[in-house]
Amino acid sequence: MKTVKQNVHYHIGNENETDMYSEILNGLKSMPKSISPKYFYDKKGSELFEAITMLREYYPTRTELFILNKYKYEMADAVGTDSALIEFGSGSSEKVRTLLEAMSDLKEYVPIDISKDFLYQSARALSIEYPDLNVHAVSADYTAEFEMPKLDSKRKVVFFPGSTIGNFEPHEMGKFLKQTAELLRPGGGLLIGVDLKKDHAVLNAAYNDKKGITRDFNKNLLNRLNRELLANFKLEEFSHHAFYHAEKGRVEMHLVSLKDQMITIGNEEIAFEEGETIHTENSYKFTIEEFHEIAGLCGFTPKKVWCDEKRWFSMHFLEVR
Ligand code: AVI
Repeated sequence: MKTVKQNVHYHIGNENETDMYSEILNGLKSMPKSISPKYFYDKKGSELFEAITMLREYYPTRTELFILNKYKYEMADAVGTDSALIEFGSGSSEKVRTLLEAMSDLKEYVPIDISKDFLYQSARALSIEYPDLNVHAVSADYTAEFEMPKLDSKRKVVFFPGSTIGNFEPHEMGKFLKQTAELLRPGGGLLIGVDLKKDHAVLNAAYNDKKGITRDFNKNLLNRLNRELLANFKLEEFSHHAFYHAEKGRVEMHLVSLKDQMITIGNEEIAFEEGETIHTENSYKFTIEEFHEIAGLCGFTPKKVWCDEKRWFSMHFLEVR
């Protein structure tokens, strides 16, 4: 009988310990009201985000894929031949496939994601497509501490595409970059996608698409609270508001209450005034120099930057000092 070598391995990196109800309630009781953007991604929210990435106005995903495809051999060179590639928030591992085309000698790929079932399913599919690649799927919240599997490669490189770094607040970004530098050890690398500052009209359009998918994505958060936390938000009584705040260098998303109203969530009541908002997301945009400065303060040396022709999006390779 032929024995098949198993090239996919499953690991639990950490367990999800956040208490969604207390976190959301705290945010709704704060002034101004806010909810972390991590709560957008229930099943429906993930589907809506997927639809956003295909919109004409939403340039980041398309542009990043273009850069990846154009420069994948240079990126493969930067990653090197004896490195393990670790992806944070790997989802369906779609973007890494472009890189893998240029990395035929990669031996270890470590996708890390919080949605365990989807992660394991995607890892299995990838391991079948790449029989010579060892896939170590780690179910974990990569922003918290997590346990890494034992790897054979000499060096580690983290792949963090999508400009997800832009959804972190500045203090979270610093903490995350320092934590990543520690995981990578000196000489390790970070290949990261970073959205750039640009014409405000382009930014405003990207978060206010004509089809209203971003509006639905934002409002879906209220549906989630109704379903999972027994809230009674009426979706038609809130509107989507997204705009680029130039001084803060970020696109802000809010849900605006269209009238004075009381909301119940679990056994708590929350009052809204007409025009009051729940701040649901910040998406920070950077110049290349700004990003280099922050990364430099967190222990990284910038090695290489790749951009599209309009300089709307950037991919960086940085090394830990
Ligand atoms: C996931 N993240 C990088 C997206 C962004 O552009 O900040 C989330 C998003 N929000 C509205 N549209 C897309």
